[in-house]
Amino acid sequence: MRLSKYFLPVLRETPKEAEIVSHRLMLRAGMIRQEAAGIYAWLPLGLRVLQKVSTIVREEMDRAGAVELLMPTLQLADLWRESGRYDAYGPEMLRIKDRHERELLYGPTNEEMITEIFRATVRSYRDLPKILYHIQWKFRDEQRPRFGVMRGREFLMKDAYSFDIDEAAARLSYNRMFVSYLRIFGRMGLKAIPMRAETGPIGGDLSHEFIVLAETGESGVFCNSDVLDLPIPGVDVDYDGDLKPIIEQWTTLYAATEDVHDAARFEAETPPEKRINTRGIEVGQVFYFGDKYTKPMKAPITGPDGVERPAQCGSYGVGVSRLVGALIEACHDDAGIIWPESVAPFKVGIANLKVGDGPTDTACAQIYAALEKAGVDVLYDDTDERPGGKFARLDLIGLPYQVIVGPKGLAEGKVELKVRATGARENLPVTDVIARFIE
Ligand code: 5CA
Repeated sequence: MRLSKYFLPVLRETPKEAEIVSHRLMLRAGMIRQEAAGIYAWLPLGLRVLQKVSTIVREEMDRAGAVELLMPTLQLADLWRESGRYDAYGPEMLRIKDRHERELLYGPTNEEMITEIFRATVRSYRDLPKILYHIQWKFRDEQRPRFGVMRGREFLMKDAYSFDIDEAAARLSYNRMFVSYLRIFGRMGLKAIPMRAETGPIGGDLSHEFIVLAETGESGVFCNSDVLDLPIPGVDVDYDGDLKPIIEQWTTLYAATEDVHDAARFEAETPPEKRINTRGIEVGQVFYFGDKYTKPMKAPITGPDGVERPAQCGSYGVGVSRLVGALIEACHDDAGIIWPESVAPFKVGIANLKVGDGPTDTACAQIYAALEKAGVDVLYDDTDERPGGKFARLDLIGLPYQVIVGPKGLAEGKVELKVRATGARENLPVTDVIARFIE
């Protein structure tokens, strides 16, 4: 992408409404724009990150055996009356009437709708287990939307739902999603710790929140510092095999949110020097709630014994749009964002320090064309901004690599390659810099 043709409205001033660094940087880097309280437009640079995050989530869901579908954002109120949640949900639910006075709502979550889809089609244990998921916008009329996309009213969620014949099988599905979450956040370069958690309006008695430690997080958390060093399951993890050892490894050390914290147990199980009590960002949550929806909504499954029983279920959410903010909270410095490569909007930024200078334009064009051809995501700054402005902008938007091209270096046959995360710089011939990204 040529920057002269792109849409990257960076802000010079620090927006004063933004209280935390990720919100400030997302506004300054031209990633989002607030359209109403807690409701954001995703500008091109932000959208690219949102899509990269979605892709990782999708790939790992598919790998774990979940199947993607897409449910609508609007749902019938009557569906939620069947489960009893229409009245229980309260003012966070956005309720709407259509022209026929039919009551609708903008979905804050989809347990009812997926149960309706499931019960219409699946009757036998032979069709189980099933894990279905989608990546869709949600609306929750939060009392206090804040921190940009971290607590929005409209936000993008991946929500998955599992259906099983009995509790033992349902726990296997829970474990699958749990392991998949370790991989999802690990691939993004985040340390997200599964912590025992409250189940709230979703229900059930077994739940873990996946928490990224950050002072700016909204949840108070307690854990053993050793949990930060546990290994992420590899790409070859066998989802049909025994996942219990992984779950045990990740749930034995103390880790709990403040809602379910047990101080006595924490102190008994955790040596004083390993006790962490801090705040964190909840990037995902998994729930097992059995037949909370399938029973009142009548979604029976016939077992091998010929007897009907409600399917046993869980649901599994990832805050896709919140993750974009969480990633910035975890990865930034004074100059701006430092994207992990797996979610970076572009991998490489090329800065042309003297647009109009023949050799400089030629070298830039050569690098740009070679990277584009090789399928490397590259942003070419071919604007007439002065060099200092180009450096600051590239640092701000946080692309992992910068290729800096100017007449001085080219006189010696070299361009500069800068690694955003470390600040390391190297002077290399044009062909070598291209080879670095094409290997
Ligand atoms: N139905 C279940 C799981 S599919 C569910 O709704 N779980 S949840 O309420 O925990 O939401 C899932 C994830 O969405 C959360 O872990 C969080 O990362 C994200 N999320 C929740 N509320 C918001 C919000 N207001 N703004 C941004 N992200 C949010």
